[in-house]
Amino acid sequence: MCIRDRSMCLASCEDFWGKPSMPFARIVVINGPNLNLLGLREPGIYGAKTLADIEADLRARAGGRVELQFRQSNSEGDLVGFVQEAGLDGAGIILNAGAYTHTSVALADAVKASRARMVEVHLSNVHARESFRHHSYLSPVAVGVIAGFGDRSYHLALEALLALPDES
Ligand code: CA2
Repeated sequence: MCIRDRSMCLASCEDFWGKPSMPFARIVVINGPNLNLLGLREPGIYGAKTLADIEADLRARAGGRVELQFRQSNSEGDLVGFVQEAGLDGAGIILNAGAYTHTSVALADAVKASRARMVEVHLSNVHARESFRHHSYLSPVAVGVIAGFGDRSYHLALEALLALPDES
């Protein structure tokens, strides 16, 4: 399905027949608990950028290629709602679930139930940290996982989602 004007498409947005195709009209960037404190505490681990800085950078990077929406909550139930809404609407998801990554069966179920195409993102390299951060309930239901590149993890996730085939 052609969602966007051809001139706005990258080379990777051509389908087999050379027609423009975009995998998503909308990508929802969902951030979990404590990520609202980014840039204000622990810059040594999570960087100096605030969540608002990350949003502005990602919007600039996306340009006119896709509509971006940003959500953040410290509550697991809210996050489940955001995932369901985005997934059922066919939007792509960039998900940094924070500590719920390592605990939440409910979030994993929401991704699966809504058939969302989701990239799991972490600022830090969780595998180089405490062992309780090595397990993720989300990785098995993610299209892929990006961790350890600071705020650029979100940029990489955006490009990864936009490079997926259009499944509509
Ligand atoms: O590296 C990541 O992006 C994490 O998802 C961040 C979570 C952590 O529990 C995951 O294991 C890895 C923690 C986010 C906490 O954010 C803070 C921001 C500023 C100050 C303190 C915490």
